[in-house]
Amino acid sequence: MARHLLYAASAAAFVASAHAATVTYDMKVEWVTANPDGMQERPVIGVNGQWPPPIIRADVGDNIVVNLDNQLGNQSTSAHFHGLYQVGTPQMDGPVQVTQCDVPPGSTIKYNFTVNQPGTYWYHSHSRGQYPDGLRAPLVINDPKTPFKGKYDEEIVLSVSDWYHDQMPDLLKTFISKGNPTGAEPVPNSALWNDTQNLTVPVQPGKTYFVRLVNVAAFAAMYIWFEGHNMTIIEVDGVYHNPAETDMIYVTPAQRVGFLLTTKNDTSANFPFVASMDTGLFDSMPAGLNWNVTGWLVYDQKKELPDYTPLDDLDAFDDATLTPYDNMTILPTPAQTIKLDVIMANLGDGANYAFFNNITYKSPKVPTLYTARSAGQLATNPEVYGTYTHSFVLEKDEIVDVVINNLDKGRHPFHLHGHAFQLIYRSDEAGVYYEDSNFTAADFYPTPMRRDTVLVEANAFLIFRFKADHAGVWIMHCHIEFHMTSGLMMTFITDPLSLQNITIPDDHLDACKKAGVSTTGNAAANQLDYLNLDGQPEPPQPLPAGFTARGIVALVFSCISGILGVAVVAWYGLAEVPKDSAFRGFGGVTETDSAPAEEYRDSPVENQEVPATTGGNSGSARA
Ligand SMILES: *[C@@H]1O[C@H](CO)[C@@H](O)[C@H](O)[C@H]1NC(C)=O
Ligand SMILES: *[C@@H]1O[C@H](CO)[C@@H](O)[C@H](O)[C@H]1NC(C)=O
Ligand SMILES: *[C@@H]1O[C@H](CO)[C@@H](O)[C@H](O)[C@H]1NC(C)=O
Ligand SMILES: *[C@@H]1O[C@H](CO)[C@@H](O)[C@H](O)[C@H]1NC(C)=O
Ligand SMILES: *[C@@H]1O[C@H](CO)[C@@H](O)[C@H](O)[C@H]1NC(C)=O
Ligand SMILES: *[C@@H]1O[C@H](CO)[C@@H](O)[C@H](O)[C@H]1NC(C)=O
Ligand SMILES: *[C@@H]1O[C@H](CO)[C@@H](O)[C@H](O)[C@H]1NC(C)=O
Ligand SMILES: *[C@@H]1O[C@H](CO)[C@@H](O)[C@H](O)[C@H]1NC(C)=O
Ligand SMILES: *[C@@H]1O[C@H](CO)[C@@H](O)[C@H](O)[C@H]1NC(C)=O
Ligand SMILES: *[C@@H]1O[C@H](CO)[C@@H](O)[C@H](O)[C@H]1NC(C)=O
Ligand SMILES: *[C@@H]1O[C@H](CO)[C@@H](O)[C@H](O)[C@H]1NC(C)=O
Ligand SMILES: [Cu+2]
Repeated sequence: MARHLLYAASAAAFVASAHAATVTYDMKVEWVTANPDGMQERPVIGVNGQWPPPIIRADVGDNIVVNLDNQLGNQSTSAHFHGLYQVGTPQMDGPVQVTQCDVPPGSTIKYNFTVNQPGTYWYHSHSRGQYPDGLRAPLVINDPKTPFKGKYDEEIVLSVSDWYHDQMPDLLKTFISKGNPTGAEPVPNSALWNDTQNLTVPVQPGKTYFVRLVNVAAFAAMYIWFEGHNMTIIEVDGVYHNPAETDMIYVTPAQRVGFLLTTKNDTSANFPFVASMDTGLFDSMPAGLNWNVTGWLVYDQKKELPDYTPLDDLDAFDDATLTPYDNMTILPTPAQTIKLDVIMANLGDGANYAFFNNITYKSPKVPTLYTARSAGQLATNPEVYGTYTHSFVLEKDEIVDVVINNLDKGRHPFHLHGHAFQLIYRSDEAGVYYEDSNFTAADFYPTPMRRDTVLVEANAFLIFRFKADHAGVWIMHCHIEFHMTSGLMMTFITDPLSLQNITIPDDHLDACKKAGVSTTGNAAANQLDYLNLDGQPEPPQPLPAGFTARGIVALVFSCISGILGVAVVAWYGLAEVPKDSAFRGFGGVTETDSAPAEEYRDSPVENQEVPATTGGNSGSARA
């Protein structure tokens, strides 16, 4: 309740003075129970005794303060404010072992930053793939000067999500294990509109609504449509775009779409709206799975809520065709082009990992921002951040092209922290990669759309361009929580020397102390010799010679019959798992105050059991 009062007070202050206000949210993070799909009650991570957690609202220019009090008792946590640029406050971005330490049970940390960007965002835990257990909610920055003023009557916030009955620590343990050598992701149990099902949204005839839609899912992208109504897209990921009308959108986890929806002039019927999970992402279709969730635009409460009409063809709007409202043209030629091949492959522990080129991300011993702060002049040398953070040091205002060359058979949504980038080129021609494509710079989109999370098609590529215009440690990762956790992440460090001038608040440093994490030193926590990375956290060793991932893919997919493959996988999965090869999490796995040292230990290599069973190329061994 306090938070509502505070918000009301600050909103009033805004009206009265038109000065920036401080909006404060006190969030006690704790376990509660919920049953959003009506199928299974389960423990979820709530805030102040409730789930879903509260929406955060502020006006452009406001100061947001979130006091995050971890009362989970048995898990660490953090909060990331997805899509916010954090200009001047990179220490408030939130990812664990990147810009802060994991906040152990019993600790509180304060996030304090100013927002100068309007739009639809969300916040979520950025600790060990934790947010699908509940700690995620919309964050809306209201724009008193919106260029679409007068174009709509009311605003509606809507979240959409997949939902699991099991908790993430258990799902991840199974996912990253030698019992799952193909890297098949857990399939959600259901889908939700606004964290429930059968959602009814009262509407009035002859009105235009500005719908702020947020996909807070762990895994599933959604096809979304409103029967009998079109959507006019005006905002994606917080950036206004020139209006584009469509009858269906595709929204990946972490993406937001703001659209205008005009209601009918009569109240003779109610209309269903549907979110349909992209089942092309799923390796299997569990019996009884309903991958759709329905809500209704209710014109007349007394009338029935009709079933939706199943569609044969899901043909969604292509966001690459959007142009930004400010008509900003393509940024100048980049200073560098970073090519990242997306690869799923097995390591010596038999589990499936995700790689950019030859690196699967592994959290460093010291949060990367704290390494930058303590490394002196060496902060500009990417080596100090360690091999497995996959770090690139950028100069301030440098323009960078990132090529995502998706060698995997699944689609992935990539998110860059701290920026909205330009999508300058995207190819959906399966099997044609960056190297083989015949595009030239003349093919780049002249007025590219801008957003912070973008879909790369299966076995295809895209290029995004951004200007590194503010200092910080900005990670780029797949927003499928399973893939991020299995290593599909890399790091940009912009203007590291100026990071040495920002202040890290005491409560952030105290969280590290309580978690037993060093706040100075290189990725190996070496404070004396920043170029000595001995002891840096490493992923499991590669497969033994002769069992390259590619070789295994060839073996499994071309030589062995499907049935034999399944049998071998089953045998392999049943083989005894040695005790200390259990999942170590990526980064800051702090189940208790004393655990962190342990999670940096490597999983043992078990050469003899790897052969022939490991499907290299990802959770894509579709039946
Ligand atoms: C939604 O409605 C369907 C059909 O009536 C029902 O089976 C399901 O349990 C409902 N879901 C919830 C969460 O109430
Ligand atoms: C959806 O949930 C948000 C809170 O996260 C709430 O503000 C909003 O009004 C809900 N939308 C509808 C249509 O009920
Ligand atoms: C933490 O506590 C919750 C709520 O009691 C419980 O459901 C969950 O299994 C526990 N998780 C871990 C990792 O201990
Ligand atoms: C938030 O940061 C601003 C700027 O550093 C500071 O003036 C303000 O006191 C801080 N607010 C809180 C609640 O700590
Ligand atoms: C939706 O837009 C399509 C063309 O973009 C148009 O043919 C159709 O009539 C529109 N439907 C509604 C309900 O406005
Ligand atoms: C509703 O009525 C207005 C005013 O008569 C008209 O301009 C508009 O096209 C109508 N809308 C629909 C969806 O029929
Ligand atoms: C989900 O929606 C799709 C598209 O309309 C439809 O083809 C499919 O049958 C639906 N699935 C279920 C389980 O209702
Ligand atoms: C951007 O271009 C569109 C169409 O090309 C035009 O309608 C609009 O006025 C322009 N917007 C600005 C802010 O210049
Ligand atoms: C990745 O490949 C590069 C270039 O071939 C090589 O220098 C580097 O050592 C490799 N890194 C790892 C972690 O294998
Ligand atoms: C690119 O051009 C070469 C030479 O004209 C041609 O052989 C190749 O098929 C083209 N590739 C694609 C992907 O179109
Ligand atoms: C850091 O702050 C000092 C003192 O204000 C200033 O002289 C220096 O230029 C700053 N360094 C960077 C890299 O911004
Ligand atoms: Cu992914």
